[in-house]
Amino acid sequence: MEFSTIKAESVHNVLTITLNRPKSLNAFNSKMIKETTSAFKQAAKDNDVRSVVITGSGRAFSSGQDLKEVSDRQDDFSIGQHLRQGYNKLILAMISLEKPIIAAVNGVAAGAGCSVALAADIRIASENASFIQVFSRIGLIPDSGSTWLLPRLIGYARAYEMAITSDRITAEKAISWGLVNQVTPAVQLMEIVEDWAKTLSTGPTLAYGLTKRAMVRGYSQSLVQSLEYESQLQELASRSEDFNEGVQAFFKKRDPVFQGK
Ligand code: LHQ
Repeated sequence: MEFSTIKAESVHNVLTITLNRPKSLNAFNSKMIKETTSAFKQAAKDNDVRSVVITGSGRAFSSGQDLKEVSDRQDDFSIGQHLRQGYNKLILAMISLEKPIIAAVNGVAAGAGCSVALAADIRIASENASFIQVFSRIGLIPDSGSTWLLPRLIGYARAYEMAITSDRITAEKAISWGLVNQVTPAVQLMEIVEDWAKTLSTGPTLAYGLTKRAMVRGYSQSLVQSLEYESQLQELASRSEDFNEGVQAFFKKRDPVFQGK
């Protein structure tokens, strides 16, 4: 599929999505929201894709909503509808994708751009990266999943602080808050992310996907419900070829070769 606001490239079972509007620091206009959502939906259908990387071109990850598009809006423009028809679908496509998503945060991630980074499963940040909730600077509340994702990732106090101050959280602070998994020297970011993606795309993809499903479901259910849900999903995982391969490899004292099924 051809895209004009993003690049999507699949190599060795890894799909890399690059937000590609560098002049506006990869601000999301309606087209980029749609195209990014399509890329994630395609990744869900394509069995050859076993992990996804999302990053930004140029010096930023994403500056969030394209404010030019909002200021050029017609009188009947509704932000609520813009969210329902756009960002909400994008965030749901990411959270429901049963394959690991790595955000390679190469620079600033602001507003909805920050939300998209939060919706990834793993965040690897360049030392130049930063996270700004930014919404309150323009009199808005966090959207695109940030009110749900951020307190779960770093706890309510820090999440609320980020939301109401709109302060820039540096990569150094982000790692100490548990907002990112790893901070890298700027020049090594993509090399290190490629290593992560390569490892993940040769892993037991079905188990990785079911793990994500169980953890996301776990956010909104009791321990008793989660124990039951784990039992059901483990039943599925235990019938996979990868489980069989994993056990055989253990007894033969060799590395497993997972097929992702
Ligand atoms: C931009 C943008 C941008 C357009 C930089 N748009 N051009 C959802 C639903 C509907 C409505 C509202 O919102 C939402 C969700 C949201 O995402 S709300 C939050 C929207 N985003 C922002 O408010 C962030 C605005 N940008 C900034 O605060 C700064 O640009 C940051 C802190 C991201 C980076 O600062 P600097 O590194 O100093 O870069 P800069 O400000 O000089 O920007 C570079 C260029 O990018 C500049 O254009 P120019 O032609 O002067 O070079 C900016 O105008 C443009 N740009 N963000 N969101």
